[in-house]
Amino acid sequence: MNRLLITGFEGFLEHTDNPTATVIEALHETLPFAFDSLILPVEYGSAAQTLIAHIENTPADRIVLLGLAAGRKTISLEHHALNLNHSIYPDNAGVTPFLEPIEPHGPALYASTLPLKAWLKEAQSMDYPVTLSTDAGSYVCNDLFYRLRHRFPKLPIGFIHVPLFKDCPLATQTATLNHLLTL
Ligand code: PCA
Repeated sequence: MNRLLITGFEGFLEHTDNPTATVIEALHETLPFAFDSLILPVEYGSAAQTLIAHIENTPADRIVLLGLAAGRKTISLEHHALNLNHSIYPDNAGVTPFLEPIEPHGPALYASTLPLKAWLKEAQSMDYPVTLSTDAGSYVCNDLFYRLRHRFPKLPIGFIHVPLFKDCPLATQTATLNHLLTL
């Protein structure tokens, strides 16, 4: 079985239209196999709770978490999630954590369990706009990535940040992800 689940996020801050929802719609048209998808609230804790409840009803074999990284020009494969919630910007519930651990007794970080090395090499050889990013930040995307890796330590799970469409068009993002996800 290879049940792929791809998640995106709702809008947040000034980004009322999160490109991840559009990318996921496009992937439903282009990927040569069916996959499950879900759009999550931009809220610390709740995003992961919503997703974990979903997986308990609809199991997945690999999970690709997508989020927007406005300002970046390339699709970023996140190497790890940090055990840290910290931002000067609130989430959609108005929460602004200040140097809070996600799991007080958890490891400092969880590395991605997606095939980042193979994906990066392939993207380089195909000239796709893909780069490695060391960590997923300390906002809601990182919180989701950390909690999912903590809850499902044996599953292939990773986080990919996508740019705004003005910085990397939808067609490019879709072609890139389509290629990597079918490797
Ligand atoms: N990007 C934010 C949260 C939701 C999203 O799409 C982040 O990078 O944390």
